[in-house]
Amino acid sequence: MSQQPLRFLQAGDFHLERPLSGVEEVPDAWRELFLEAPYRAAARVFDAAVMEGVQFVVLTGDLLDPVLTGPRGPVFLTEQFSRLAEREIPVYWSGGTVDPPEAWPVAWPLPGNVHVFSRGRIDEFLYQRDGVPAARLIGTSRHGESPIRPGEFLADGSGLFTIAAAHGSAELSALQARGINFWALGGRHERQTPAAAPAMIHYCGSPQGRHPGETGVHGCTLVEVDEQRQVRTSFIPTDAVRWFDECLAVDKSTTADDLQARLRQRLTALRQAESGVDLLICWTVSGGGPVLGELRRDRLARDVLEQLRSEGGGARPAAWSVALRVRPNAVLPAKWYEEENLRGDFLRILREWQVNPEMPLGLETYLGPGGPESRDDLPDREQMLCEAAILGVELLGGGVEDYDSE
Ligand SMILES: [Mn+2]
Repeated sequence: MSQQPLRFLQAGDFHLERPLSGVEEVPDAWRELFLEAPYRAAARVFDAAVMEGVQFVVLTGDLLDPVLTGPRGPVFLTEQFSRLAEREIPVYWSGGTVDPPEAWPVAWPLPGNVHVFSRGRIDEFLYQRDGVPAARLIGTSRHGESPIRPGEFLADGSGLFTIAAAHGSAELSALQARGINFWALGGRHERQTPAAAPAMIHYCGSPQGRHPGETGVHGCTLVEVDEQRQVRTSFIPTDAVRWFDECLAVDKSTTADDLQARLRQRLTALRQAESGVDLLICWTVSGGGPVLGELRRDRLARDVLEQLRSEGGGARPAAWSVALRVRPNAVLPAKWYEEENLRGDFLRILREWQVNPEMPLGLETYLGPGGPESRDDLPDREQMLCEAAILGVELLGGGVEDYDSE
């Protein structure tokens, strides 16, 4: 059976209900962008659908929580869907965790070009071109936190190109075994293609990074299928603002002036490389030496950050330096662990967690809006325990100059 070429857009995880977060101070000039970025990025997804002349759009869930957005969310999406309706572009929407089909306000009917996959069963839609079926779309909306059940997705007997849409994850081998050509998946905010053949399995990511853990460019995916059923994906950036996590290493020979000069250079280079989009940058200075001690104890970190912030304004793209973290690569002297004093007691207790990776840290109660959203967003355990050791040692009277940092 010959394949009609296909051209469609995959997008998801708009999270219109979530402004940007994870920043202690938001300057006045950036407030509007923090609130508006999710909407601007989502609008660019629909711009891309129109500009690329796609045949249809597949949405893979977590577009909005209509209670949290208030009326603005459904009004915005309906306007965007209507833009596609005017161009006869159908939309196939698989709901995720925050947007099950029942959450959509009944008083606000969806335009007729929007096809929503039900919850708890697999729905099937045929995309027809000039009256001829060109693709088959099967999908479901997510049931709570449950994983995808690949066994319920069936390949097409007649061999029509089949796209499955769902939100969540499943064993790759189980997805591959279904005889489906393309899995359009949502629920991961970073773009990923866990498998390319025989079926392509693709997470398009979120159109907008939401917090310091979601670094780099975000967008949506243009999918093209040729007559030989070869699938090609291309990335379309849509983010209104972009997060960066920049690390610099210092050592015994680094002076405060060297550090400032290097940070300035890095900032200039980033603004040149990422032209056209505003930047939010978290800086990490790692290593050892006197400058690291000054950053931790004295005003230096504050001064450096203020300097970076004043450099980042003015010309577009603007760059706001969110924070400056200091991460010593310190090896504490072994004898400190043996001492009969508070520092020794503290380090011995902490070591229990360091040598027993199964001992829980119990950080779950600190997760949530405004900070890390999930365990995956936390720094790794070893790093956190290392920082806890250094902080404890400093508070208990030892200084960074006392130990050898490499
Ligand atoms: Mn999500």
